[in-house]
Amino acid sequence: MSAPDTGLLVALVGNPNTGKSTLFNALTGLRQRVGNYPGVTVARKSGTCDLGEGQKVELVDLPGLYSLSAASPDEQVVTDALAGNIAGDRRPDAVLLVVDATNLLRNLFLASQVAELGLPVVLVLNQADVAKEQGLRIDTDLLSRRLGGVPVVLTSAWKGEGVAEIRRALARALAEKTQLARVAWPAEIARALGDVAAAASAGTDRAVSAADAQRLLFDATPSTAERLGWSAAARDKVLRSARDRVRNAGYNPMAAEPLVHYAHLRALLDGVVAEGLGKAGRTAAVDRLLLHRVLGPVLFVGIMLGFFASVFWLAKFPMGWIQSGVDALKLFVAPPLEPYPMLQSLLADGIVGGVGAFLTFLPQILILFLFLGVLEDSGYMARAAFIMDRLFSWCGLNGKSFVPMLSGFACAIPSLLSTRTIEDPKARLATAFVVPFMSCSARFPVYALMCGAFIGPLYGAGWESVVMVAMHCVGLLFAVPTAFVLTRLVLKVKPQPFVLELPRYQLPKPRDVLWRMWQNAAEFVSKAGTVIFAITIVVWALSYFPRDAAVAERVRAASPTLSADALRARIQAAYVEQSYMGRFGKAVQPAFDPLGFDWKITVGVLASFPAREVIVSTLGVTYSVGEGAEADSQALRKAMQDARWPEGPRAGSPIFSLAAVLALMVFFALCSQCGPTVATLAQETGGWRWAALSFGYMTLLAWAVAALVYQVVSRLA
Ligand SMILES: Nc1nc2c(ncn2[C@@H]2O[C@H](COP(=O)(O)OP(=O)(O)OP(=O)(O)O)[C@@H](O)[C@H]2O)c(=O)[nH]1
Ligand SMILES: [Mg+2]
Repeated sequence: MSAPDTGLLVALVGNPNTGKSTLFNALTGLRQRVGNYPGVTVARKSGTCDLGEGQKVELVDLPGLYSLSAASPDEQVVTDALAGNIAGDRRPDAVLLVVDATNLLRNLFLASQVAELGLPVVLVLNQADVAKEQGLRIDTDLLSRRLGGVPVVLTSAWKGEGVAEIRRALARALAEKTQLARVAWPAEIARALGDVAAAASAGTDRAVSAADAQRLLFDATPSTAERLGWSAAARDKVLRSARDRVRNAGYNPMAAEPLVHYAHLRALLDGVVAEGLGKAGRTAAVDRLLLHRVLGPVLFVGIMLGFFASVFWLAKFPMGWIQSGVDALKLFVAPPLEPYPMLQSLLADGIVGGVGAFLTFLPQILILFLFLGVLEDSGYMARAAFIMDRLFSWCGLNGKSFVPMLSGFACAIPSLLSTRTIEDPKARLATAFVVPFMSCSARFPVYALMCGAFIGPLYGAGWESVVMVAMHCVGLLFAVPTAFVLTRLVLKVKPQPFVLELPRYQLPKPRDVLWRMWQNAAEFVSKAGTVIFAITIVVWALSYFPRDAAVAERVRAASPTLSADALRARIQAAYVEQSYMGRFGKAVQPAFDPLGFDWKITVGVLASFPAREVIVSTLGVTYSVGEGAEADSQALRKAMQDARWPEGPRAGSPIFSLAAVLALMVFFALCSQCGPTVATLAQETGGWRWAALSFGYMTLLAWAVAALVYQVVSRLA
């Protein structure tokens, strides 16, 4: 029997990057995403936490924030959750306040604001291992007494240390309603707060708490007044005279709150923290190098080059194994089906050929996410955002834009969600608009196929990495001017100071990194079994039917001297050409002719609009239909290398010329070919207008730039 649910709700609150989600995972056994930079969690997520002795509570993980004066959409989630203002959610019964043990003074500012909510609290001093390493000793008993008896627990969430104590402390906090000691306001400010509370609730049934009164008095933004439904007309005069009262007492109304809180906290922390001899300052020393004005960007590019080179190099062997596996499977399924040519083609050319071609890229995806995980977890990604900000802030992007943009190199969807950390709605919109330009991992197999089949064999492994890095920069190259036009000319976004807090460097934690890698691999494989599988079958069917025996007869009659094998290949080619797909591709191909795409590539491009990585399996099908059982998966590369223009001005020259290969990659770098991204963009920008604009803009831009690349390179090469 599981323990009965108490029906109680506990909220995890704290500054960004303090370890709330790590703790949430330890307490609930769930797997929320964690990461070593601020703003990983952007929405609420709940789970069940067992307190022992038959008590269960619901625990909610929330985004991090520095103060309760919410400004950005993710911070708003926290203030709404604490106010019980989220639909279907009640007000929490207690707060698990997570602070960074190495930075108590700054972290406790939020605590002293939370105290005003009057909720039972457990104070968690997390990252105790780091504090210890820095030689900090914290007197938790003294701190607990000074805070009015709330339980104070020292934990190391990622090691699971102190988690059991938290469960006990939470049970006690709920039973004893332990509350944090509140700050003592100077008399005049207390009176001003009283005035505001009285005026805001006069003649209504509104409940205006002490915490709400503070938000009304101290915040410049009207969000609390709006939540309470206190009209602008009614509040203006009241707030003005209350703020005058604060001013008369010698405080600037906009600065009074932190001043009073910090004075309170300094007294509170006196004698609580003892500093011994520890290793601090390592982060600062490393940053002097990695954030250096000149060396920083150079090292950044160097790290990226090394990164791609090693992805290729390391993935080579496992990719070979998967290819041999796919080949073996083809040889296994094809011969027994010889009497049923359609079924044979469906299985060997369609499913094994298409899905197999896609799955060969699994090792590269795994290694890509391993490296991304290491870069993120070590704390370097946030530095990269800082470097990008220094290089690109002139284009009008908000400093906070660069974290979503960098994580867009993995996948646009979580990045679009993480734009919620940006306060200014216009800056947020501009960031969301350029995020899909970042080269996501779905583009990776496309580049890898092209580089592996053409750039590597022709120009060597060095150029392969260079082209790979270049392709990852193409999106950025166009995102920056796009952002410039959007922020400066269209939306007229006000410049914002850069406020990203740089996380501490740490040794990447294998558990977190491997988990992330595993999740992405699982997603990649499940895509192979769903979207890719479905589109592969459709593409196969369109390229197989109709099968008119007359076609074979005509070919046979026209070339009586050919060997049996050559004849068979020519018949298959004739079938594909007159299939539905052949006719359709040829009809649309003129639109892509300036880009150097033949009708097979055209079909691949069109089939890739729902998900761009489909091109790999589509080429796998179109170039392997008719190859039959003899084909091995090297055949896709080889078939592409051997493909020639059959007629027209380019007759006899390779279809995949350098110009066409580059144009194809550039097209995929810039085009909006991802259904889920367009849908998420619509969701995050509150309508289809911006999503449609993004789709149209990216697609036209991709066409135009790819055409330019093809025309220029084909003349030069
Ligand atoms: N050394 C150490 N690292 C920790 C501890 N707890 C969490 N971390 C690391 O701190 C980083 C941030 O952890 P998260 O759980 O994502 O932090 P969060 O508070 O949820 O962050 P946001 O969602 O961005 O507000 C991760 O790299 C964790 O592995 C700890 O006790 N010790
Ligand atoms: Mg989190």
